[in-house]
Amino acid sequence: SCNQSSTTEDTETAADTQFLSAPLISHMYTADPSAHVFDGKIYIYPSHDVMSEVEEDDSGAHFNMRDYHVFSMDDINSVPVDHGRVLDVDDIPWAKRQLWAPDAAHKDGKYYLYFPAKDYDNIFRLGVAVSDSPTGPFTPQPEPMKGSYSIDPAVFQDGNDYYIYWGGIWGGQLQKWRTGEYLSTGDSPYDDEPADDEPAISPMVAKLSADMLEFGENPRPILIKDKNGDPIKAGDHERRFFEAAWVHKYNNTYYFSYSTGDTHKIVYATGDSPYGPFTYQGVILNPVQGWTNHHSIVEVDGKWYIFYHDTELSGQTYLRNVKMTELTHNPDGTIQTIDPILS
Ligand code: FUB
Repeated sequence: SCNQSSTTEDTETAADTQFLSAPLISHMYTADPSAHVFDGKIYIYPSHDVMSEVEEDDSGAHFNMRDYHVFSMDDINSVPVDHGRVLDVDDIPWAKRQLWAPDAAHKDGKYYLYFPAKDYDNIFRLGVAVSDSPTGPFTPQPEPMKGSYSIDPAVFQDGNDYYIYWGGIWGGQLQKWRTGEYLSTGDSPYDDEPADDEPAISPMVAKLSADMLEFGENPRPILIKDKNGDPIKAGDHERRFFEAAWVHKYNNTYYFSYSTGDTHKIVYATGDSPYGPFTYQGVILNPVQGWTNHHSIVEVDGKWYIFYHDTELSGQTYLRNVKMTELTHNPDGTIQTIDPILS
């Protein structure tokens, strides 16, 4: 039912490509892996890519995912175990389609799955689903998080506080919320961006409420600056935020990492507070095979790892497979750049 003919060329290229790491999961397509250690065990919360009847367009409609699976690993070298479907779009009253990149958090014996989906007005919102187990199944809240919009929620725990980061431009619609309301000046997903010499659109952050189900404060925009202290500009596509926010803490510094979208890199910026501002530092992961690049960074037994995806198994941008490799912080706190494709 799905037209794959346009990918012949991609597939031929893939055959000669030497990859840094192998797919972790190959019985289904998975992407956007959010990895965590909960109670000493590794869990992966990825998107579940599927063949779609929906035609490819600039807003990513062909990323038409319908459910989530959770995976666990006994240690970093073990094969992930698939715990099956833990949440389905048909069980989420407000969600119509496109279950994009999720994340999970653990507090007081409960597990929370955060996810974006389009509502019945075709507006992306963020939802939460709850379970007593890290492997689900997860019961969704009947409504999206109040005041939520756009995509790619990522939750970072700092002591007793939990912060949710989110946002994605173009198909992720963040550029349509610059006034605080959903405002679309045209049909193209590229409309509504700032001019090239204006500050780039900011990703967002809010502390979560004590019950983990809502924003616990008014969301704040995150400022990403260059080393001169000037905001990264909208026209600076090599460095400006596109989607896939992630935060980790190393030696008391907060690392905010993200995808640059149309330049296909995972880059990072550092700061002294979970709210930012963050100063741009450099590239963590060079472009992978496939258009999207989306990662998570996690510490396991004293070593750091980046989970990411590419399209080695399918050669198609919307049918991805999760991978993982070690990540190295240098003594000065910078991160060594990883090349996912060996030359
Ligand atoms: O997987 C769907 C979308 O593609 C994610 O939400 C984005 O980050 C990109 O990876």
